[in-house]
Amino acid sequence: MRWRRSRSLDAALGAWTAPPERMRKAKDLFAEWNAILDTHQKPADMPVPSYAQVIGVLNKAARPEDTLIGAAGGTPGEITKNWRVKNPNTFDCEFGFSCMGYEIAAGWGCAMAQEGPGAAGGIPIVMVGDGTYMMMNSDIYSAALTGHKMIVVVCDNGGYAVINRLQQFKGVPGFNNLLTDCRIKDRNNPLHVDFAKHAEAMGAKARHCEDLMDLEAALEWARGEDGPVVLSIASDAWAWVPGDADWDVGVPEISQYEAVREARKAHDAIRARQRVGV
Ligand SMILES: Cc1ncc(C[n+]2csc(CCOP(=O)(O)OP(=O)(O)O)c2C)c(N)n1
Ligand SMILES: [Mg+2]
Repeated sequence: MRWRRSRSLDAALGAWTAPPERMRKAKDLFAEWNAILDTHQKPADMPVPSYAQVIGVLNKAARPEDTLIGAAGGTPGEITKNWRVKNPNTFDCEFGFSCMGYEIAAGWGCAMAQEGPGAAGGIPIVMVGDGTYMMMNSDIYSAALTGHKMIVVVCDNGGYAVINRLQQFKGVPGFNNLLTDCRIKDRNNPLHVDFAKHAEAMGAKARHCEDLMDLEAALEWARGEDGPVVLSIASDAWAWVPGDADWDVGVPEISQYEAVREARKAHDAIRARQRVGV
């Protein structure tokens, strides 16, 4: 076990335990939440899988010593909800800044850290969106150069899906986030990047996965390979697991659009419920 308990906290707590009814309630709520996750993660008859389903497959394939890494796009929210942690210190979600570009560099760093004394020796599994991959992917090459192993899973949902969701939630029709909403040559058939080929060109082993079963098989294959492995899969830009916090992003007070004015009212209601310092 790599985690360190706080000895002073242990000493201060002594033999104290939470009241049994509170423990029971927590366990019941946890079981309820896990049942919700099961319904979202189980394969469904949809053209492309959701983040929840992809994460479900990754979670099943992960060994207790492997580390799941994510940071930006739909990933942080979805992994925070969907990832069932198997061991302390095996979940690295950079949700503070949610900085696009953290993911692959972090995977490389995590692989290095796993070589250190006392490290659990697991594999970094990096989840990254198509938009984020486009912003920062060069440490795939670095990992290939230095011979560090990680598995990068690229979820291609055709653009900035989570910002599209935010934009629409704030009363604005989809614009410039999903490729199909952009001013491009052919909105009906936008140019998609072949992420597997791109990663291969930087020295990674790579495979595009057609579906969840293919992803499952690819993960098994990836485990046996050396250096960075990149797996790409098309994913849904609209399916999210419920249970988010409110998103405190400002909305104009004055707008010609009714939907924006309504979003402003909702925003004010969110602000009114905020508690300073909590
Ligand atoms: C460095 C940086 N720039 C901009 C943002 C704002 N931002 C958050 S998510 C996102 C889009 C991410 O797209 P993608 O990686 O494809 O994930 P998806 O939203 O499709 O899940 C943007 C632009 C950010 N978080 N970090
Ligand atoms: Mg995307």
